[in-house]
Amino acid sequence: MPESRNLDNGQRLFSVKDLPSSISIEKAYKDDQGNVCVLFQPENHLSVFSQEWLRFNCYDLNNHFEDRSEKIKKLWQKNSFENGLPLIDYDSMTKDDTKLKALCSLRDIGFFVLTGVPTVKGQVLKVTSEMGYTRETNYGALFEVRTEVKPNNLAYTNLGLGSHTDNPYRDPVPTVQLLHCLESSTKGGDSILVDGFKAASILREESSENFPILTNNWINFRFSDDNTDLRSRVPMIELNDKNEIIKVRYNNRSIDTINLPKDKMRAFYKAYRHWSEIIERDELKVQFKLSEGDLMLFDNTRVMHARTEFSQTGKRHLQGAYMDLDGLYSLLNTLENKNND
Ligand code: NM2
Ligand code: OGA
Ligand code: ZN
Repeated sequence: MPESRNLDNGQRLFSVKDLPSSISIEKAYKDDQGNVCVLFQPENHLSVFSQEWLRFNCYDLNNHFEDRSEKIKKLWQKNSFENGLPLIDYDSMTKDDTKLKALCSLRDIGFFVLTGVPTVKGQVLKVTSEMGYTRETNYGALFEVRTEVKPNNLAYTNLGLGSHTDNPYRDPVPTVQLLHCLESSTKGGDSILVDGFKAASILREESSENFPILTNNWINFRFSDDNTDLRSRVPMIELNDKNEIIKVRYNNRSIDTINLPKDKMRAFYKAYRHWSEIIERDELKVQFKLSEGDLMLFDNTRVMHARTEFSQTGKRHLQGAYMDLDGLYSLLNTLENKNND
């Protein structure tokens, strides 16, 4: 151990090429504490493994860490929230167990809503800093979602927005979005959330032909204005090495020209239309109105969001920001580790 890993941080000090290519075990035995000791030759190196570690890492079990896959998520639809949305009182977010509850909700169902967040401008950045780091983009560290004159994005109008994930034209995509409601006195302007993993799993169930068309054919998304030209080439439904869903992207406003070979075009549009028709099903849509002081935070690689059109009378003002899942899951893991110590 001491020569293999740094004692201060546990990081490995050697590379695989430093190991002899032909390696053998001279002997293996149990020590006084029940650890399994293995003496390797030709280096005469003694490795000590706990039985617990050996069991967990048994090749046949093929245990691997995975926090993005559909497999560890609780998929949902409209009627899953008959007993209410995952609401969390912002004041109690100073407590570790509330933070952990919120982050587990993000990991398992893909979102939570904080209530009682002070309706102070810039508060959304305070919330990000309490959990990690903001992901700054061309829209700023913070963006104002309200009606604008000459908007560079349809989000900045009073039009309804269909279900979408944000910024699919950016690679890597911001993986978390926050929307904080400062003012809400318009008619309409309801929020809608759809579980994109659920929608993708329905597509897979309904058509073994259409589903792989959207995972295998990568397409372009694009956003441009006077100062920006963002482009990506990505699949709408992304799978991991076990063919499990790990990411979805969907945004009719910013899908670019679909340039696929001619013989694939018809089938692609058929699959895209089917996916879009599933996303629009009422039974998938969770609809609610954000009140002043509510802040919703969601996994932008899984949960699609939409809003209904709103009246020109009254005011609707949200402030938004992006973050990333890696930092939030790291916080979740450290809080869970603390509980397990
Ligand atoms: N805004 C609100 O991804 C998108 O283009 C949706 C994003 C402009 C930051 C809107
Ligand atoms: C956005 C967006 C929804 C809303 O800003 O990305 O989709 O409720 N806004 O205004
Ligand atoms: Zn959006």
